[in-house]
Amino acid sequence: MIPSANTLFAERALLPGGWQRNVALSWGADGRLTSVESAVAPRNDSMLAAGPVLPGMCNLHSHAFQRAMAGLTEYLGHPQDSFWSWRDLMYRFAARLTPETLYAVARQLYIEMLKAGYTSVCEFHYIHHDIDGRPYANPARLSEQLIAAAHDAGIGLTLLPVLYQNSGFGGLPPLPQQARFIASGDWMLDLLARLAREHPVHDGLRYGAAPHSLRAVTPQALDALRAALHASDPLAPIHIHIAEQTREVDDGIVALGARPVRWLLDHQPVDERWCLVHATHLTPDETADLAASGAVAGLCPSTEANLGDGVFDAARYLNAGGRWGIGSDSHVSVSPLEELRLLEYGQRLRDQRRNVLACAAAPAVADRLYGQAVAGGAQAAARPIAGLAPGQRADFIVLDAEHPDLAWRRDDQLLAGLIFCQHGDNPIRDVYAGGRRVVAERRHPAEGGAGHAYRTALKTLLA
Ligand code: NGQ
Ligand code: ZN
Repeated sequence: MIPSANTLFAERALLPGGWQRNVALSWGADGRLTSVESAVAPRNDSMLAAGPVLPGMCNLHSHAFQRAMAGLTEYLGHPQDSFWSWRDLMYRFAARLTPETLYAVARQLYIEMLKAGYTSVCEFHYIHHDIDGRPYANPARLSEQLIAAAHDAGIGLTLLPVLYQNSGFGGLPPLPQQARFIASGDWMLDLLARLAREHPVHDGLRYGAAPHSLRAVTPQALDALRAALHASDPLAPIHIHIAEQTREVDDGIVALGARPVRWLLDHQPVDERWCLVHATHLTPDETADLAASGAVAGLCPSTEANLGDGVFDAARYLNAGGRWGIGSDSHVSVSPLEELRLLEYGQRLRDQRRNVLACAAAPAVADRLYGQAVAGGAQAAARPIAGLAPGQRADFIVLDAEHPDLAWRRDDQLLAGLIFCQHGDNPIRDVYAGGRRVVAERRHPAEGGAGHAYRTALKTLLA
């Protein structure tokens, strides 16, 4: 019998309730799982997974263009080199981007993400206009490059066009270097309406909005955007950068009379639709109240380390039941495994302890981290990608059972091998997104052409 394309049999699979044996996954032509059964007998009409199966991860925070400058700011260019001096370099890079180079960079990045185990991405997209700061004739010109790149790579996308208006708290006028980002609330809403019309939503594509930060939008602009967004799409996600740097916290206290996260919790209806990106510098009270809000903390450990942001108090936040997910943000690293490792290692280094993010009920730290990051990422993306269950998208990865870090491990040791070890080949062998195998035996079918186009783009971007 010819194996049916829509059923996969796995000896081991990680379901929402934990590891299960002899699992059959079936999905429909729409790419959604229709049944997930465990302890079934292998069937000769289904494909056989080459190793353990895990749900794909959502990358909840990405600025795709920054992939092309990863590793190019690692020198002392300023005696007090910091996030802010890095941002100057990033702005100079952003000024060179064209629609063609953005597409090439994003497609390369999304293929890298899939191979690393991310099956969805949330794009926090803020370069809207042409190089001279004037709007393109088609306001969706750059957004459409990201939609096309995600489609061509085969990754799920939640596109979050960014509202950016000010260079600092109190409505400070934008800097000339920010001209490509600046938009009115109406322009943003028109963009969203146009995108919904020209590129209708489906399980693999959805829209939300991202007020860039409390530095870049006033309270009034934030109110207006939120109200209009939820009037047309009540469940649309809202992502915002917040409290990433201590300077932002200090400036927020002066301008708003409160720390940024405290202000947001007190002045906006922060709930499950919100994703607070970074939220690094919180008081214990803010941490508890953010956890109680149901919002997702968007943690980006590799970027936060690279930019010298600080350490999020994940131990306190997880103990309070806070929801969270991971993002690769500036893309110095594109690996969910490395983000989770760094998240735990930051806590270990700070506390001089081990297995900080485990608890008595969930002693296997890697398993706890992976499961919570899948759930938080799905919530932040507002798409059906919450794991291997009927009704969810068939987004999953197949591990290499023979990999030296995975061989002969018990179920509860597999994720630890995956997350805390790093040896040899990529342990992720096959990747499925929306039921389509987009990576087969560690290769993506478009990677050759995409890599060539990426290097061509780099040549002009780095010239
Ligand atoms: C961004 N990135 O929008 O790309 C920001 C830098 C800013 C991070 N915060 C710009 N990691 O925050 O003003
Ligand atoms: Zn960001």
